[in-house]
Amino acid sequence: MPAARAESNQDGLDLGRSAANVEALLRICSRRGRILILMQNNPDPDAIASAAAVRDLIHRRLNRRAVIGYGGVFGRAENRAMVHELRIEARHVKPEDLARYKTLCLVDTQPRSGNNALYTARPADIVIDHHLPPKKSLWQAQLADIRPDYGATSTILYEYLVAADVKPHPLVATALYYGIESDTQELGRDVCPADIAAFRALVALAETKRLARIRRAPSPPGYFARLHEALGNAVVAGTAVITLIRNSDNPDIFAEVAEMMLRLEAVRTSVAYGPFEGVVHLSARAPDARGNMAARMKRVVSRLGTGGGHRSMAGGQIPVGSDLEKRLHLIHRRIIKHFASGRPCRPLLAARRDAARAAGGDTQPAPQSVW
Ligand SMILES: [Mn+2]
Repeated sequence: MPAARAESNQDGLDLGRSAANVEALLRICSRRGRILILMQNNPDPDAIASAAAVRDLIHRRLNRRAVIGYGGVFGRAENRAMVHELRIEARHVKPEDLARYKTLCLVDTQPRSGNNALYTARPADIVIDHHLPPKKSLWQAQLADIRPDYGATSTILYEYLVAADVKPHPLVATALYYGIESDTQELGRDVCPADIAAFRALVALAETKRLARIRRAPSPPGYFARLHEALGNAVVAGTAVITLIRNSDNPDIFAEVAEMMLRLEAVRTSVAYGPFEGVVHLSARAPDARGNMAARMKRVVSRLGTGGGHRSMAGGQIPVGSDLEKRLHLIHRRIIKHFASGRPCRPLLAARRDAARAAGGDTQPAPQSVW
């Protein structure tokens, strides 16, 4: 029984809750009609792993096949390598495709979060996520398993597999391991005891050579050009570092750069943002939960777009509108106000500081300049 397992070697896992939710999930997925497991538009490793685990669970317990879908792109080279190495088939879906599926299961995202292909008229049947829910519950589902204290949705899915007595396929175990590793920075951030228990159990099952190939996936020259641009545009305001990337070729670069710039010494907040296909994407990171990134992000996107996340990591999306420069300038001001307490900003790199000095010492950027 789950309770007995919890006492033996699964300390920290909430197997009682997961056992009940697995039964609900399997009951919902037993009905006739096609099943879609929907991730964020631009899926990250935690979403990819969670989707693979849900599909594995449905297949092993119900002998049914579910489709994994996403609305955007696999931006990061690591994420493309992950689906290739771990043989996770995912289909690009448009909002109008969703009508073809009887059962809709969201993983690592929620209805009305603005980062998935689910349009507001269509309800989700199952939602499994660890992002903070909106204050007022704006949506309902037959099964909603939302655990904001968990570091990764992959941990919830690991619990489901244990509760269902399903030994994960080695490729699924590898995916879940990488999902937890990537969302928690190797257990360094926002973890609960269940994350640690799941991570420790999965390390024995994960295929290390595949993991190494995923982590060190080859990247095209454009990727390094983006990094070059990001470093050149980075400004420091108080203990915040803020980076604009104008020429992104995928929306994942913002999270990656925000994460990277958090390594700058004395920095407590890192924000990267920029346009991609008519939407300004924002990503914020803090070294721990004290920064309350999700709440600040909600203030930045207020009345302009959507945003949310966790206390140490958050994302947002704001439509570009008719004038990109005006919009970028407004967003920059809001970032300074809410993430940097209105502190003045100066360029990160010396060359740019020199350039600013040459231009009259005005480090406050003009709308047309890179800031
Ligand atoms: Mn996640």
